[in-house]
Amino acid sequence: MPSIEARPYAWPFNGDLRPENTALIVIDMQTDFCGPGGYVDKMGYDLSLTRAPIGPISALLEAMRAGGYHVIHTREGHRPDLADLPANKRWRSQQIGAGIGDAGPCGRILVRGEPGWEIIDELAPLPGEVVIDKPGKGSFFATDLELILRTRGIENLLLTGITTDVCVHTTMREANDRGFECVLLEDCCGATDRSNHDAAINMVLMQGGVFGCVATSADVLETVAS
Ligand code: C5J
Repeated sequence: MPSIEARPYAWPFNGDLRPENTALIVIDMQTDFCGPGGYVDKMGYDLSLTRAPIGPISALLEAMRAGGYHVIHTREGHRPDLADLPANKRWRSQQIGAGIGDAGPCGRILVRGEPGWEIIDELAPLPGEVVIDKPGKGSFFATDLELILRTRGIENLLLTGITTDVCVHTTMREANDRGFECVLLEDCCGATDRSNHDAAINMVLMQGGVFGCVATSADVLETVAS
C-alpha cells in the first residue's frame, strides 16, 4: 500500500497504511459548531468557515467507508445536569453570549441529546461506527477513545472536523503524545478565524512534523481509491 503525499513527509512514517490499522476521525461536525442557531453562530462567528469542510469530509467518508477503513466520530457536549461542565468553561461561554446549558434556537447549547448537539445530517454516522462523546476539547480526555483504538489495533489517524485550532489540534496533540501517527487534512477542517486555521496548520509542520503531517483530501483519495 503506497503512502499519502503529505508535508513534511510521506505519511505514515513507516509506510504501513492499511484499512485495518487506520481510522478516519471526524471531530465535532455538530450543528452547534456549524449550523444556524448553534453555539458558534450565537457567538457571532462566520459559519461559512466551519461549514467549508462539509463537502470534502463527505467525499472522504464515502471513499474510506468503501475501502473498509475505520471511521470514528466525536461530539462535544455535556450532561443535561451539567455535572461535567467546569465552572470556568460555563462562565466564559456566558461572557460571549452563548452560555453552555442555556436555551437557544437549537435547544440547550452543547447539551447531550439536544438538536444543536447532534452531528449534522450530511455527515451522520452509519450504524456500527464509533461515536465518542467528550466533555472537553481533546477527544482522549474523559473518553474511551484510546481503549478503542488500542483494542482494534489502530495506529494511524486521519484527522478532520472542527475547529482546526481547538478540538482538532487538541486531539492531534493528545494522539501524538500517545504514539499514534497522525495526519491533519487541511481542507477537511475549519476554524472560527481563517488566520487561526492557517497558524494551526503551520504549527504541525514545524520540527520535521512536530505533531505529524498535513495533507489534503485529494492526496488521500488518490491513495485509498487506487
Ligand atoms: C470549540 C471545538 N471550538 N469543537 N470546540 O469550542 O473546536
